[in-house]
Amino acid sequence: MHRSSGKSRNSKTANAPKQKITYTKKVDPVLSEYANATLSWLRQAEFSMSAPKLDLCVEDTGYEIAFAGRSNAGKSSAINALTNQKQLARASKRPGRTQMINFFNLGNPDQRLVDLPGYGYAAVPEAMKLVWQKELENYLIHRQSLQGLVLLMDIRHPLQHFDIMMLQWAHSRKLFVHVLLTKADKLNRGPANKTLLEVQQQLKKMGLNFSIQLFSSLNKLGLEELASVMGGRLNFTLAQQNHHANAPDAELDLLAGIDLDAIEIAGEADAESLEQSESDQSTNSPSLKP
Ligand SMILES: Nc1nc2c(ncn2[C@@H]2O[C@H](COP(=O)(O)OP(=O)(O)O)[C@@H](O)[C@H]2O)c(=O)[nH]1
Ligand SMILES: [Mg+2]
Repeated sequence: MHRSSGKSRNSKTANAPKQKITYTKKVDPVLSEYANATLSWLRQAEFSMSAPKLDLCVEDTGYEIAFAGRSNAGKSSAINALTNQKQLARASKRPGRTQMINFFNLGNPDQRLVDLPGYGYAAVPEAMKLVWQKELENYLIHRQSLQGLVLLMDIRHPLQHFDIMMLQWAHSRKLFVHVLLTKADKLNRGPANKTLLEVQQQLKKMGLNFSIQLFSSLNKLGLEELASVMGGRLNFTLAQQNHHANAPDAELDLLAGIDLDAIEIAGEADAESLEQSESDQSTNSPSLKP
């Protein structure tokens, strides 16, 4: 009969050194190298220009990825974190620019990030909103260099009306979408992962096969994952990294791109965002249709 009592272990097993169990997350070294190279490349982002309408945008060549989402979803903060630059957000936060299409060059004019006007922006008259929506729609439909969208949604208010319209529309134009559930630091890990799964399932149900991740500009959660997606879609290659000028040191200063004063403290009620989510439900839906 097999006996499994501890005392019956032979001396060889008993004297064997205890195996150390570690729980560190395995990182794929190739992916990580690519993500870090992309992050280093993205640091050279420069504000290029703001356009109120499609005709006034920069030349429609090369590749660009647009950041879309409701106002206050965390677009500017994400771009700052991604490019490790505080100043970029300032560029698109200047009065008047919030509702413009803001372009950032990544070392050359043919690889760009775009900060789109936030939808649901509260402090403007309805008629103005309709004009902006029309311009946003024009850009999304006609812009040839647009590879796809990074769609940001506050993890506490995902998949609101306009988000769903953007997702369906992008699907019908065959653009990729990478979804960020932002401000993930506002939830504990369990509820954050639960929301991630739920949103993933809802996207599947809608027939939308888009990638999705948790993100926090505050603690840089998900930064490498986002960088890898961006690099791939913007056609960034490791060969390109040696050609960019602005790489003083390989190490990233983790806090450099973050305006800590501007970040909401985790746990604090996000009144503006809640207010907006409620007003979004009640205001007229935009005319963007797939
Ligand atoms: N706690 C927390 N707050 C954030 C985060 N990202 C943005 N915020 C805050 O959310 C608000 C809106 O952010 P912003 O980037 O301007 O959003 P935008 O309107 O989509 O460009 C600001 O008060 C930010 O400080 C985050 O990851 N965590
Ligand atoms: Mg912004």
